[in-house]
Amino acid sequence: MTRSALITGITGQDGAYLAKLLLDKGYRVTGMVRRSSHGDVPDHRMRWLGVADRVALIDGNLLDLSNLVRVVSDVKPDEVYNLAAQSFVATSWQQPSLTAQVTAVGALNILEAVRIAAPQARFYQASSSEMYGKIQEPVQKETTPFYPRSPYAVAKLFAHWSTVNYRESFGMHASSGIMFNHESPLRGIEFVTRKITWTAARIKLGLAEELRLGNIDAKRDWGHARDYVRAMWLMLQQETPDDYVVATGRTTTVRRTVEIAFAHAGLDPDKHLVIDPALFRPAEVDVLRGDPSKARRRLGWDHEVSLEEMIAEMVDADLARLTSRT
Ligand code: GDR
Repeated sequence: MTRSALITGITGQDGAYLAKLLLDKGYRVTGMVRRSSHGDVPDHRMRWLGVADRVALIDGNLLDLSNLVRVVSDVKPDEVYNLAAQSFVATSWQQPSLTAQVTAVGALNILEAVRIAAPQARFYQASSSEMYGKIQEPVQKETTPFYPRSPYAVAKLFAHWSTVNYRESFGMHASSGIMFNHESPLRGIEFVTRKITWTAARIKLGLAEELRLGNIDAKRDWGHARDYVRAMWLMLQQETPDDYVVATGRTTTVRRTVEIAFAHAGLDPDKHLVIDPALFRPAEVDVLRGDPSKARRRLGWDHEVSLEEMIAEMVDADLARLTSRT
């Protein structure tokens, strides 16, 4: 029997990669999209991966519980992946209430809809390393206490504990992936890695002069989104639901990532990098480094793409995009 998967956040980076993974495994994939009166569904990421024509889209909104119950009843999913969120940390200080509604209450709503309309379905919640925030252990694992540092992280923490609570309260097969930063050529341009590779490509082609960044001393554990969606799927194939850290175990400064990207493009960062105090955040997460031992042990998961390989792929993709435009 063909398995059916419902993905919220299908238009984002992870939605596109996950849709491809599931389609390649023979799933019927339905993506939930927010209706908008001003334009088509932004399906460019799915098109880039060549899967847009194979994904069924259904209108839905995480803020409307009765709508979600209807969506889940119609789709009859075996697996539900909740990837939708207001996911840009910096914006969460500008729009804290919206972030809480979509990222926190939205996750509760979809959990509730699954409990009502498809209680046997397996559920995945996209939790975040941002929940560790002001880190309580130098290397973060599943048992490390959380200390969120942004409205986004506070909202993700609510969604995370709601997932745990629905598992414990109702016996739902609900799992949560505590995903550290993961990037790709499909990363939104507002996130730092893609901003770096996009700007490096523009500078290389003479279309820009400067790369303006905020805190380049911040350290992150960066992996490739294609590797990380594989971990999501593996979690839902386990007999018992659980929570897993998904990370590479290596941490790198933003500054070093700039050097890697610029070296790949044949550029000298010192000639272009400008520090802009306006890009610093009200509260920063200085350093994150995950310990993926549990995912390795239980899921047989490991990352395959290194930071250097990923940044090279991103710079090359941005150069190709910009070149084909002109
Ligand atoms: P993050 O990703 O906040 O870790 O959350 P982001 O790439 O936005 O920032 C990483 C670090 O880089 C510093 N930084 C800048 N960031 C951006 N975006 N733009 C800049 O100009 C800049 N200069 C320095 C930031 O201060 C930060 O320390 C991402 C998101 O995808 C979340 O949704 C997800 O949950 C986590 O990763 C895991």
